[in-house]
Amino acid sequence: MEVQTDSQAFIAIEHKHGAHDYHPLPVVLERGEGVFLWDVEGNKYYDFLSAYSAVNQGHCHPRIIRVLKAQAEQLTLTSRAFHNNRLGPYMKFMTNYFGFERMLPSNTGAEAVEAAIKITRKWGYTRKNLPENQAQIIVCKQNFHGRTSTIISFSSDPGSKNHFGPHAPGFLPIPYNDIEALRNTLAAHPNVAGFLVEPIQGEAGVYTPDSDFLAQARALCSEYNVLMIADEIQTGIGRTGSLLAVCGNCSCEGHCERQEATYVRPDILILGKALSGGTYPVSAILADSAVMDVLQPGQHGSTFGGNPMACAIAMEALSVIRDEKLTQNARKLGKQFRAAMNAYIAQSTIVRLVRGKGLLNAIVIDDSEEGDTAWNICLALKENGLLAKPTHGNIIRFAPPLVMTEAQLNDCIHIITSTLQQFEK
Ligand code: IF1
Repeated sequence: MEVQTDSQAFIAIEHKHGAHDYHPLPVVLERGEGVFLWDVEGNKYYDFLSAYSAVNQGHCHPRIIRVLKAQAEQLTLTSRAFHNNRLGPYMKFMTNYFGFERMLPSNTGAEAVEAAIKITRKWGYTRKNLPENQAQIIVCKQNFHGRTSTIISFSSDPGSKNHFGPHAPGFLPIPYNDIEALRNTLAAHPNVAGFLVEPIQGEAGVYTPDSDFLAQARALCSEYNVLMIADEIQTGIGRTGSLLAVCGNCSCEGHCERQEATYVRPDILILGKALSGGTYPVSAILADSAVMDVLQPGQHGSTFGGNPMACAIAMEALSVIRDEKLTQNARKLGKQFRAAMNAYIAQSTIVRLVRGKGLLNAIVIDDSEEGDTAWNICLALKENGLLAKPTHGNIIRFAPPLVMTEAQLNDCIHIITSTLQQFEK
């Protein structure tokens, strides 16, 4: 009888007792530190996914873990029925850090997106006098904003959407990066309250828009009195080489006082994932009082929203980003990564292109969406000590923790290119 490895035993238990809502790479991880992960057999890997950009600060960052442990031994949860000594300081920290007047604490990304949708609709009815229950929000095709019933109502991915109806109304899809479609939709629909957009479409395959798309979208939203809602859950907090991807190509080196002309300031900013460095579910939305004050007591909330653990952890996680200049590192290493990949692509028969910003990148494999080349490349990368996963079919996302050093990146580039070489025709 074949002897089961520890990994196979763990995978079998998951398969037997769990919902089958994922198709993970066949690896069972048990320890993480910085850019590295170890599986239950003791194999060591570079992490090139960062839990979908939640681990920007590296696995188990000592400063964040220290704060987590200390708070866990003091007070973890009070609910918002009472105040706690972490929430006020956290709200002040967040509003100063990102340059907004108010913030609403939440837990998961989808939960924050849902709150942003509620606030946008209520702003539409109470500040823009839209007819009740007729507010509309413009969204982009190929979006990914989470998996709740409202959010999948405006998904263009059949797998996320089909057989989960009836779907919520009130969303107008336009092609991503299509400023004329946004202009025409705004002109034709007077009941639009908001425009929800990912500054870079991560799950769709790391699609970066034209350099002026976000600035033009900002101008159109202002012209039509519509809230611009930036979903930076995956692109924010240094990932793209700016503190926020909506910062565009500003020259502030990551943490500025928003003096740069290219900074696109959304009306609602949505954050998640790396807000805790991957140690705890923390999300948030930020807006100015003119928007956030549509919420009155009893109209929104959650049991864990704004809990002392989340507040303490998030302040430390964001301080790590700033103190260790991780945004600047992402910008520098991202350029090196794309340059190295383009040098490889110039002689490749299977890699079409590399695209991305900072350390959120992807390569497109010359295969159909239904093909399995990208999957097989990721299996081979695993055997060679690097973990990555395809987004859609033939696209592989590469997103290491922002604490990666130049030497480690060069090591990873060698692993990636030598693995790709195995698949060349
Ligand atoms: C999964 C994708 C990435 C997000 C953006 C909101 C959310 C996400 C831009 C919701 C979450 C995660 C979800 C996770 C895998 C991952 C993902 F593949 F699903 F699409 F990153 F691209 N906005 N993205 O990226 O945040 O509720 O998950 O905290 O569902 O498999 P969440």
